[in-house]
Amino acid sequence: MSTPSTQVAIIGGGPAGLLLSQLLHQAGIESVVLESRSRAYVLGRIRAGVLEQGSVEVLRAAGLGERMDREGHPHDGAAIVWAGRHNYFIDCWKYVGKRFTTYGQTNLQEDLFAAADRRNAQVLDEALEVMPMDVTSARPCVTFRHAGRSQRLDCDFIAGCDGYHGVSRSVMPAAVLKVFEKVYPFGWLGILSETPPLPNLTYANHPRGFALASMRNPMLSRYYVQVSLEERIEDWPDERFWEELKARYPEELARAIVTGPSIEKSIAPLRSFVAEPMRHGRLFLAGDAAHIVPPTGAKGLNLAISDVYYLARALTSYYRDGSSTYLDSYSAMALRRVWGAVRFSWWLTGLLHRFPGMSDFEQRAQECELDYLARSQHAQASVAEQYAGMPFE
Ligand code: RFL
Ligand code: PHB
Repeated sequence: MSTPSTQVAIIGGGPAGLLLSQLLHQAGIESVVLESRSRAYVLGRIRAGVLEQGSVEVLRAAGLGERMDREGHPHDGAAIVWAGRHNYFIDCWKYVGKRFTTYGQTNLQEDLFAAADRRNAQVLDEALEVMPMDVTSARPCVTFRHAGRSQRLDCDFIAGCDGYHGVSRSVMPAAVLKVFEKVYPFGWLGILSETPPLPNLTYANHPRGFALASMRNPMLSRYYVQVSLEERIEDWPDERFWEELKARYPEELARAIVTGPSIEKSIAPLRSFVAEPMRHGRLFLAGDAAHIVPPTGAKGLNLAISDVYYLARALTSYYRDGSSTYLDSYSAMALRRVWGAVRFSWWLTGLLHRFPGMSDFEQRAQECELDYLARSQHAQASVAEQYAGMPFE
């Protein structure tokens, strides 16, 4: 066993882990990233597409703005359609003076790898059997296998950025960890197609189920339809997908949707999940390792970015000024923002989806709430503020 050491061992090389290593590098703090998958696999995952203005600002300050500013698309807000007629626009620009940017997580992940390569960062792909150890001691470590060898990495702190299925959360004792969870009885079937998208991100509430029209660039569209958890991809040839999608939009929008062959198709289950606290000793959780939101509010990636922003600030303050104040408040501060986004995503999911066994009464109640939103400036301001993302503390 060899025993190299670093200041911060980062488990997981997704957006949270790689952004943290970038921010720490800017502050002159050393880190090693341990990622269980290959780079090709990580880059092949099609996920988020919406960045809040606060996230864009963090990424720019991290030196990751160049391509995002060139290829990302700013939007004033997003549309919601229902009952085949109304059209309500969540106007973030009008109500809070903030825009959001559509920029694929895949592109951001590429930018993060490119930045890591430029600074010769230590990012170990295909690190197996990763295990955080002695996290409540003054000198924790991470053990793992890499290139066929067992290794141990000594460190001052461990950042658990290894997603919902990662190992980091599991080392927190049951007596310490409190988990809040809601599993939804449906998923999103998503496709990517090389066709021009609708001009606006457009959410649809429909008695057949929820739908979403989104985008990656002027010739790459991302669409989703709500499906039951029993559905299998094989049963959804492209023609069926397009027909179902169009059936959930008002006629005029359905006609405007340009169809074409899908280049990716996958089903994602929906879940709300929060693990408290986000710190145990010298182990800090960030991103999906600590919380999951249903994608309806477009918050998951944005929360990963805000967690990492708080964590990098806390570690910087520790190494630069010897202060533990931010480290000690990390969990509570991050959780305030997390719970705000978790509640908003849960509310929007409830408003826009068709739940099994839902009655006509409940469908009408949803439509009535949407009618109210379309009429009330006060309600619109509240939704716009939350959709745009609350400010960082
Ligand atoms: P990730 O991206 O899951 O990365 C975790 C990394 O850790 C690795 N790993 C391990 N490494 C070492 N040892 C282990 N034992 C490990 N176990 C796991 C994994 O291989 C992986 O590389 O978590 P991170 O970095 O916290 O980032 C979170 C975001 O990826 C996630 O929240 C978003 O994608 C959620 N999301 C959206 N978020 C938004 O903000 N806006 C959106 O529009 C949006 N749309 C979405 C989404 C997620 C979706 N899916 C498929 C879940 C749309 C969809 C369909
Ligand atoms: C996406 O483009 O993938 C996307 C956009 C908005 C959401 C969820 C996903 O709420």
